[in-house]
Amino acid sequence: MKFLHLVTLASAALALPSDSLASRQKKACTSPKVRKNWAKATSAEKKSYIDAVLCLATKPSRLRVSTHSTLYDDFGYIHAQLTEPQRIHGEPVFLPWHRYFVQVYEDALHSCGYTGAAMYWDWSADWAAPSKAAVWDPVLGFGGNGSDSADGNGPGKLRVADGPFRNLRPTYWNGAVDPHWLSRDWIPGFPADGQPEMIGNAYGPAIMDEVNSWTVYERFWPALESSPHGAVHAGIGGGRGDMSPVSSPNDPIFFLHHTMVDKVWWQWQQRSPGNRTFAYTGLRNDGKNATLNDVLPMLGLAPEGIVKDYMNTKGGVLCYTY
Ligand SMILES: *[C@@H]1O[C@H](CO)[C@@H](O)[C@H](O)[C@H]1NC(C)=O
Ligand SMILES: *[C@@H]1O[C@H](CO)[C@@H](O)[C@H](O)[C@H]1NC(C)=O
Ligand SMILES: *[C@@H]1O[C@H](CO)[C@@H](O)[C@H](O)[C@H]1NC(C)=O
Ligand SMILES: [Cu+2]
Repeated sequence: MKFLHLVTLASAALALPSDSLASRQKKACTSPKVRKNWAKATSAEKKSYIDAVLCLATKPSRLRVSTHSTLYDDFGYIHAQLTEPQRIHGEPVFLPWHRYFVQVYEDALHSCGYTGAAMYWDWSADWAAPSKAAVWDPVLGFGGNGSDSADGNGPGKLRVADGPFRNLRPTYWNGAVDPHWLSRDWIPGFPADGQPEMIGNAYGPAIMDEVNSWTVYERFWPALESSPHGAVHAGIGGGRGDMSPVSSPNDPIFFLHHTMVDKVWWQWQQRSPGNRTFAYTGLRNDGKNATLNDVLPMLGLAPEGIVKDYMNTKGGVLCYTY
């Protein structure tokens, strides 16, 4: 890893004219891919995306940690490895690391024939009735809740009963080898108390207004990470679903969720691009201040990144918009 990092730095130093990083970045990204809302994508786009996800589970693992594992499993595996001990949550790197991770996934989908950009689930629009969202469609979506009667998993994991991913069999659970059928355990609502299912209140307008009201990065990222982000994970995963443990990328909805998290950050950056595109402040878990030169580990799934290359979605090494 250290080696890869040095190579990245060395090649960047060779390739970049030392004067203007900004103008070079602008030139490099002339036609950004536009990331779409799943609910507004065409049937053909959805089908192509779903087929590519299924294809990931037929490709060999790049990490080869377990003989069962596939390229699809690599995502849940490295997310778990980087969470225990914690290197990617609860500190400023949360947003750029997951931005890079979504891009690595999009690139992997391209290796499986998909030509579009990453897509997102706008949970902030569906908060009042999340279970009715288009993303859960049994044909052109990710299938729905887990079911007690969809057996095969045993207790503790509620197998998804319908949709194109009902036969998806992630290799890891919470970091350990534990092959199982894809699982979800949507948290019920409490209609008498006006509480939507899947903790929808925690990604409704009041919370989103609060998140968006922060003007400095070190207040914005923790607000976004905790309530909307964490609640969507817990609301889908409950106690018996793949979205709850640290292997959460096992559920393909993870990437639509994190693309939405990324979009909320992108919109925040766009509101004042002059001082927000490269706004990156706050304390790291090791007690030091975060810097734009901090590293984004990818454990061999992709090269190590550097935060500053992932702040601008139309520069550095990225080229997309919403
Ligand atoms: C999801 O399914 C589980 C198991 O049947 C059930 O307990 C839970 O209430 C369901 N969630 C929703 C939101 O329907
Ligand atoms: C960022 O720029 C905006 C618009 O120019 C300005 O209103 C705001 O005070 C600036 N914020 C910071 C933290 O510098
Ligand atoms: C972090 O930066 C702040 C200023 O933004 C400074 O006051 C503080 O001393 C720094 N902390 C460390 C551990 O370097
Ligand atoms: Cu994560």
